[in-house]
Amino acid sequence: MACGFDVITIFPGMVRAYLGESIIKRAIQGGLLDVGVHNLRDFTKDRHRTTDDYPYGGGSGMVMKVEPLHEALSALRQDGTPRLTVLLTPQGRAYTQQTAERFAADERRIVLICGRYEGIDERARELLVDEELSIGDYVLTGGELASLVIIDSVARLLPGVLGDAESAREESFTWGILDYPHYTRPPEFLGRTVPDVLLSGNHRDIAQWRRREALRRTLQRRPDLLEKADLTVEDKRFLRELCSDRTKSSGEDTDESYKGY
Ligand code: 6GU
Repeated sequence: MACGFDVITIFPGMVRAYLGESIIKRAIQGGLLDVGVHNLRDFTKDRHRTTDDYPYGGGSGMVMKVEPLHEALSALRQDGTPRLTVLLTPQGRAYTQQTAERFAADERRIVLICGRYEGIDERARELLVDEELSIGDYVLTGGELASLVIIDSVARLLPGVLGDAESAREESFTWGILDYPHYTRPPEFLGRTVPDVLLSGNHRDIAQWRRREALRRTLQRRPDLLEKADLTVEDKRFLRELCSDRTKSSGEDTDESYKGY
């Protein structure tokens, strides 16, 4: 029932550092999450424990060798546990909340290979890897942070990992839109007050205000999310209203960026 990962990296200390704090640490101690961190160098056979080499065909940068990865994965397979092998690389398909949900539901252990250097020998991809994932459109020095992003985002979906206070609220990203604004005490700070509705005690009004602010934000910051989001008739009506307000105030007849709502 516990969710399991194996991270293969040449910097095990980087990965262990994050796993040793806060919620993830507690999940591991509580037996809800298991993470094996494996040093790729332990699976090399030469005196210098080499994990990379020069690229055939020349050019700059180094390439991760296939043999140490093959050795590491063979060693993991010895216990007979079913595994899904994932390579972390900017060339991968985009990792999303949907992928996190899929991993949280997967019975298999998930092996995360942290790519380093300029790339990995193509034969390792072909022979050893089930899928390739990227965590966003920017380039990291290695897959270690990506492995932690994946473990963290999956762990918080596992039953019992988040305490009541942390998990009580279904964050709106689950519905495919951005979160609404939050406030806590004091009621006034540097002249900025908390919206009256949040102090009203009227739970229907509060829920409506939050939903609308979430939609407003999503329209402003991430209109791309609205295309795939789970929207009610009421949501769409509110978005159309927002769009027509914007069109009026900008003095244009049409507003191309908001068509369709
Ligand atoms: Cl998975 N690895 C690296 N090196 N850079 C990335 C990435 C992964 N995802 C986004 N950028």
